[in-house]
Amino acid sequence: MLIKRPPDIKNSEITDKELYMNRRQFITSAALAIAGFMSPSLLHPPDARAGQKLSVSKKGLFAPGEKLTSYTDATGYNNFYEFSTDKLGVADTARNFKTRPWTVSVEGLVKKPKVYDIDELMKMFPLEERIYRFRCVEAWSMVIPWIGFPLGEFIRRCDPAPGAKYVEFTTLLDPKQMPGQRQELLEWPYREGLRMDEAMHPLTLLAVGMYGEVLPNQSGAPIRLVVPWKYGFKNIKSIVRIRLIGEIPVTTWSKAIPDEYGFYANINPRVSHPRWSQARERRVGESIKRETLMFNGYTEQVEKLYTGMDLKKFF
Ligand SMILES: Nc1nc2c(c(=O)[nH]1)N[C@H]1C(S)=C(S)[C@@H](COP(=O)(O)O)O[C@H]1N2
Ligand SMILES: [Mo]
Repeated sequence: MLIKRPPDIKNSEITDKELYMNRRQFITSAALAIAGFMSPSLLHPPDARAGQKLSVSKKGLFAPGEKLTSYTDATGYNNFYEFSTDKLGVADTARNFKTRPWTVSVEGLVKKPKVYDIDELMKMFPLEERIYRFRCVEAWSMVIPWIGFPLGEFIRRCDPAPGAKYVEFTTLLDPKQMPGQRQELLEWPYREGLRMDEAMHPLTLLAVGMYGEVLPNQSGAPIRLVVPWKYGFKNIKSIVRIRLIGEIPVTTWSKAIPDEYGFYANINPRVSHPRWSQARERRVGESIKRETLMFNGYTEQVEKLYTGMDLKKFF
């Protein structure tokens, strides 16, 4: 999302994850040596789960022929305003974020409301790896191997009541851990929503991992939404609540700037953002821009959801 113009992304020449980790370790020890004392954040080791491998039962290619974004770029250039508005600074600010214990509550118009422990939830469904295109409204894009399970299967398991028409998602509210929440940047906690049929669509994923491992904190640990045909801001991170409701939910960005960020937020090269065109995008790691595809290239799978809708009006 845009408060100030994003700086051009510096592409690290280091793309290999091991080199990346070593470099981080080096920076940390150098900082320690210079400071000559332990700062409180360095006393707490990062979450023990970081780096933990995840096994997947199925692999799906939803961006055929496209090169994966490097791990370094995908986990070093993030939007997560709870931690920082500096995309290059989110990873470090989120380093000690506690993702255990963690619960996700399912509430509202469901016959089986329940508070799920994240570890219980991760065992309920076979995990799949799915390579999806991901595009931010700021016109950068990535190709990411997400690991997760379809949101629709989870919702079905919770038994939606007949009046359920929308799904609302809420991020953790914890200003002690999330420095961004101590400022009125946005209305906290971050909220997003989907129409019921979008939520049930087989492409809609609840992601718990990426690149073969559990989600790093900066990427929305321990659980985040991935809806590959919608702009990045729909992909809410660090979810604690899923609520089925009858009315269209209020969402953070569409409430903050309604003319710029609509509820649907379908990737559409023909509908411009009021301040810039959405016709082209820059794949992180490449210098030449490419044309943005309708629904991010997922037209065949999702266009049926929007038949008869004016996508300029419902942007
Ligand atoms: N809770 C929360 N979720 C969020 C955001 C945020 O600031 N807070 N930013 C959104 C935006 S604008 C984008 S582009 C994606 C970025 O995800 P990534 O950092 O994994 O690429 O997260 C989305 N989810
Ligand atoms: Mo975004």
